Amino acid sequence: MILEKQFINDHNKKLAAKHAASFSFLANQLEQEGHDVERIVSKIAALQIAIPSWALGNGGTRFGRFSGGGEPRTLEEKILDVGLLHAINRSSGAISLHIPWDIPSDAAAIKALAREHDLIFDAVNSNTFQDQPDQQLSYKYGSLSHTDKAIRQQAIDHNLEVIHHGKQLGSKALTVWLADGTCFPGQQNFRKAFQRTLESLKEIYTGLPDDWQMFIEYKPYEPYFYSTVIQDWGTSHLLATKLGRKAYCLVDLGHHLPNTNIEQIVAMLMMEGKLGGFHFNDSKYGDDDLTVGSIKPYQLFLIFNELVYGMEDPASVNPIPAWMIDASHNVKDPLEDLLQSVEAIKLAYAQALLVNKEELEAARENNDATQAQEILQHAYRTDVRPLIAEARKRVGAALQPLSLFRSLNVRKQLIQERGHKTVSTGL
Ligand code: RM4
Ligand code: MN
Ligand code: MN
Repeated sequence: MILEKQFINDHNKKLAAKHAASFSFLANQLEQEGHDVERIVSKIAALQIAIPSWALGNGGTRFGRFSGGGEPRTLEEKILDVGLLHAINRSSGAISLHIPWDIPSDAAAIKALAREHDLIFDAVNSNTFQDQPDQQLSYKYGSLSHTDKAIRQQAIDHNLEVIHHGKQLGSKALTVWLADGTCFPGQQNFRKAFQRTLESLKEIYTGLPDDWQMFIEYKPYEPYFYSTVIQDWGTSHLLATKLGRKAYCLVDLGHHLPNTNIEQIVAMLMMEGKLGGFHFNDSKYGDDDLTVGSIKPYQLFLIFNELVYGMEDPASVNPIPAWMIDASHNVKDPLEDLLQSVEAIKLAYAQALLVNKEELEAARENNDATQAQEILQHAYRTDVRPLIAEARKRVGAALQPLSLFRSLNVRKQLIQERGHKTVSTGL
């Protein structure tokens, strides 16, 4: 479905007066507090968040999957869906592919289609956590860390092939999420599994173009339940440091045990210049992959507070991380969920931009915990929705993405075009 520019214009016209009033009220208030509103609005407008090709259909659990219909059946249709999101919010200008779930049969044509929709290709993701039908050797007992050299080689070759696909599409990064781990104490030698993984990653790294980055994701458990080879940020950081300057850690918000202080992890990784990628989602218990900001919006703000600090600090040695939503939609319309997630990310970003860094540092130097909390929560409790809407308006996006999406009856149209057939997202 292609979005006519006129729909956005009509939608924005209807909301124009109300928006203008609330934006000027907020802008006034912020200027009085000493903020440069123009600078903040343009920063918000510039933030682009990649959409993964596997998040466009309904996800499921190991118990079942319920499709809402109209899901994309091909990579082309997935690009159309991301194109539609991007046309609505002008903030989702990149797509991240999972190989082999989404192998482009004609890379040049896929690249051209993406360009037509103003999309670029974000990191490409390898997959050695499942056996594919035509695969010779099994990953049941691991891939890059496997005890059998031939299986490690198969996983290395797969990653090199993923880089090859990415090159054709103009991607600049490879994300490695390794499921490798064990279910029972004693099942594997921790040290040897780590060393084998490092050796395998070194071979992949050798095949990584010079202007590419490698993102190493970590996760404490699942699909295995006793140990994971790359279990935490420390392990990911060890690997990234041993590999070299092109290797970075990737933080996925769902990949932490409950109550982990993720903002502190972000601070440490950025301090070391090793935070390369970021996967957004939200969770209550584990890798729940829920809508960003739906469960712990304050935590998201605190994380953004560190991200902004890391990005704006002139002494920072960290590159701007690659942002991606990594969520799964069991009960919501996937496209609506993604619009909500992008919105939540921008809200947290805007709130973090409002934190008065000098005052916060002064409170910290004075060990004034009360004042430090006041400063953070003053920013967090500011209703920044008019700022986000203004940022969108300036780049030709909809003032209210979700209500425009609903008013156009997009899902109904997609069901008419594509039918109700359940399509596998890979997940
Ligand atoms: C993993 C991890 C990866 C994602 C897969 C589908 O838990 O988050 O980033 O590619 O799920
Ligand atoms: Mn992830
Ligand atoms: Mn995950």
